[in-house]
Amino acid sequence: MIGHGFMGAAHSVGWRQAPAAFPLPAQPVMTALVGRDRETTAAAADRWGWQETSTDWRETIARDDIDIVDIVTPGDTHAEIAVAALAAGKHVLCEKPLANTVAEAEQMADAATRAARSGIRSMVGFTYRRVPAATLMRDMVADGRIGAVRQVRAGYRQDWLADAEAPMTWRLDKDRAGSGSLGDIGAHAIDMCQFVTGQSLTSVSGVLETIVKERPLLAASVGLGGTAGAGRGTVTVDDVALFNARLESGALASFEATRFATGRKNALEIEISGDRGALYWNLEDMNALQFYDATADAGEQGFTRILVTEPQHPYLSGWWPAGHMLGYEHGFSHQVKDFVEAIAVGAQPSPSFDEGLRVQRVLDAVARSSAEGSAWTEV
Ligand code: SOE
Repeated sequence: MIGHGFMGAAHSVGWRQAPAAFPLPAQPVMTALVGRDRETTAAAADRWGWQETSTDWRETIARDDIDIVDIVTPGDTHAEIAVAALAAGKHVLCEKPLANTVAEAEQMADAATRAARSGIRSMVGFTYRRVPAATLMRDMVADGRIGAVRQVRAGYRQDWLADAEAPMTWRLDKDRAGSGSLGDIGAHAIDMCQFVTGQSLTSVSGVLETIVKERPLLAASVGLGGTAGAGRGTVTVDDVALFNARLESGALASFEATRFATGRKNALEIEISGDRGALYWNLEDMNALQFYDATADAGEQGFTRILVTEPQHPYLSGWWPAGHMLGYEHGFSHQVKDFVEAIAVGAQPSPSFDEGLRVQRVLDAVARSSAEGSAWTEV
């Protein structure tokens, strides 16, 4: 695994727990953790259970005893590492968004297509797809339970940056992160919409805004990557992104990705309205899926809250007896399970780098639309 920030911790839980929860066809060995600083990398490796550490990712991906490379670094390094790892014959799991630009994402998708010819697999870490309630939502749409999709309402609202004095982080630096609320959290909402509906977004009209333009630097780097330095740093990305989109079927979708939703901590939400019913899911109540059956007797209609904790629900076979909750970290185990199984049977795991590229094209189209006064823009 290359990188050891927040996502390094989360992915480590996945690599460690998946083999205990699911009968995997191959056993992952947490061989090496790579980071720039020897001491902090060693401390993280000890805490999370990696056998060795390195400060040189090129040396690590050249090793014969490495089969999988997991990339959890900021977006500005994804393309270089992923392309090199695929060329070295390693299967690659890469954090979202796939890259910082469409050009980089195209390069990565091309490298993945070439590598797939020799059985090398790659996948993007849109982990929320693997929250059981979100997977069930996709299954129910595919089974026709809400009929034809007419409209989607999706968003990702947070407030950890609502305070204008919250410190500067790499997530607010365009060179490192590519974009702000749009790419960091909006990308999840876009992927979720495309995953659940099975449809791509074809055109968008949006607006990006940077509300807080400067933030304090910190004495030391902390938390979600607080940037070390003195004085104040310039925010070079959006902190609010609002856009409308058209789906392949012609249905419309609206999206919001914001750091200023005071009181909303991690509200990744999606509501899909169809001609036979509707489905609603919110990460802040992640074990519940709400289903409205418009074909039911009018006198008994209403949203039903399905607690997605039954053994027959997606991924639940690996965990607890019926009715026992799952949390944020379980999605990372489900991601490892699906990735390792796909590698073992020689199948293309999803989301592929092509799917990651599709999200990247949407991000790019929203930015272009915003620059053109919210003009409708082809993806
Ligand atoms: C920070 O905004 C962040 O941790 C994102 O980087 C993640 O992708 C999202 O899942 C939660 O918020």
